[in-house]
Amino acid sequence: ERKATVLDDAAIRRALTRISHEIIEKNKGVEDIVLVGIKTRGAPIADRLKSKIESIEGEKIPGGELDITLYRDDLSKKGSQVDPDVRETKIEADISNKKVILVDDVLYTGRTVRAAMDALMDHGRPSQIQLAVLVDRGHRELPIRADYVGKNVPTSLNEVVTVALSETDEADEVFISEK
Ligand code: 3GP
Ligand code: 5GP
Ligand code: MG
Repeated sequence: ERKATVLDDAAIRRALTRISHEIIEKNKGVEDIVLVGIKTRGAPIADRLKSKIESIEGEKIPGGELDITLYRDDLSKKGSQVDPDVRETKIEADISNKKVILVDDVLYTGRTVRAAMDALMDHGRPSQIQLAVLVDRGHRELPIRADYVGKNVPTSLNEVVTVALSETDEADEVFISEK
């Protein structure tokens, strides 16, 4: 049951524009940056950030994506130490000595990000890994936090945050529902 809109299309656009500026500011430019999206919806978010950053800085930056799947057949079992598995990695650049910015739609327990960091380390040794997420819904089970957050959305465990993006869904919108 749908409860509330968290971000509408304009709010998503503004949040991603702000994060783009924050990434450039924190890194004092875009030198050595690689943007890596976590599939499914982290990938289009990473693409949008990449385009915005490139147009602000007038410079191309490399991108990539990781496919991480959870060892489980049922979303409702989420939250009890189910560990994600990395399926596929496609990155345009050698990430050794690069600053990799991981991008995901929702940050929850932190287990997906942990698996993503593991996968990155198998591909090279980044000088740094940063994390950008559109929504942080809380409930971390690992000591992981995001460097860039579109919106902090405190949730209860029986709520679900739906992230709809025009690339994969009808339109851009983030909303909360009750499971
Ligand atoms: P995404 O692949 O677009 O990121 O985790 C797989 C998909 O299931 C995610 O889509 C996410 O949107 C959706 N999803 C919805 N609720 C949950 C949840 O509570 N946990 C997880 N892991 N995924 C959820
Ligand atoms: P974590 O591994 O941090 O528990 O969960 C992060 C991953 O699971 C993200 O890739 C995200 O897509 C998905 N996820 C976890 N909770 C939610 C949620 O409430 N809504 C959506 N859309 N995705 C979620
Ligand atoms: Mg995701």
